[in-house]
Amino acid sequence: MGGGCERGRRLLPTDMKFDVVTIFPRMVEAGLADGVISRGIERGVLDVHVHDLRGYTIDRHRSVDDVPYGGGPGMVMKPEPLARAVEEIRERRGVPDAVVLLSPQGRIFTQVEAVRLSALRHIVLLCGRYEGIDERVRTLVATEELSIGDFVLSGGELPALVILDAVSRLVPGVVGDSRSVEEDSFSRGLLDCPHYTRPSKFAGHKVPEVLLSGHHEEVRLWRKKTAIRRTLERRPALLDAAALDDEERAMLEEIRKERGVP
Ligand code: JFH
Repeated sequence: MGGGCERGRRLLPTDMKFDVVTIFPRMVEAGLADGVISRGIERGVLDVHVHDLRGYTIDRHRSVDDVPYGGGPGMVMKPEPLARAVEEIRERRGVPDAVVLLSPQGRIFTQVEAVRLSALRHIVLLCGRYEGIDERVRTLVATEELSIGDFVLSGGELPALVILDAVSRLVPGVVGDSRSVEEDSFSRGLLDCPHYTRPSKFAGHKVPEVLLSGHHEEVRLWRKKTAIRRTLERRPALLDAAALDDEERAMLEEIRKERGVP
C-alpha cells in the first residue's frame, strides 16, 4: 500500500517504506486499514507492503515450519522462505536500512527505539510464529531483534503492527498536528497529565477549576505538575531517566514535600 504519490503537484518518493513478512498477511493488513498508518499511506508519506511468507516457499506443501533439531515440542520456522523473502524485497524495493526480527528475546522496544527507527527510510519486519525462528535467520538475515514487552504472544504480527504504529506517527505528515507528537509526554520521559472535556460535571465529579479559568500559564503549570506527580506515583523509575528542566525539578521537590517524602 502506498508508493509514489502526487503530493503537491510533483510525484514524490515516500518518506518511509516498510515491508512486513508474515504467514498471516490479512491480520497485518487489517491492522493497517485504519488509524495513523492508513492516513500516512493515503497521504503518500508511508509505503507498506505485506508479504505472504508462503509465497516464498518452493516445495509442494508450501512449508514454512519444521520439527526442531534435538527434539522437543512445537515447530520452528524454516530459514529458506524468510531469507528468500528478504532477498526479493532487496531486489524489488532496495537495500533496507534495518531488518527487524520480532521476538520475546529481543531488546525492549521503547519510545527511544521508535525515534531511532523513524530516522530510517526502509525497514523490513519479520514476523515469526510457532516456537520461534531458526537461529540462522537471526544471525544471517536480521540486523536487529526487538521485543515489545515481557509477555508471550503467539507470533510477531502484533509486535510488527505496534512498531509500525509507533514509528509511523513520528514520520512528518502522518499525524496531522505535529504538536501532538512533540508534546507527547513520553517523548519527554513523563506520563501524561489528566485530560477533561465537557460536561464540566459528570457523575458528581467536577473538572478541576484551573482548566475552566482561562489562565493559560496556570493551566500549563497544573498540567506539568500533575504529570510529574503521576509519574512519581506510578512510574518513579521514569523520573530518574527524565531530563527535567529547572521548573520541573522545583515541582518535583514541591510534590515530595507535599507527600512528606525526603
Ligand atoms: C512469537 C512464541 C512461545 C517460547 C519466552 C520463553 C519461551 C515464541 C514468533 C514478542 C513479544 C513475541 C513474539 C514474537 C515473535 C514470535 C510465539 C511462543 C515461545 C517464550 C516463543 C513466535 C512471540 N514481545 N512477545 N511475544 N512466537 N518462549
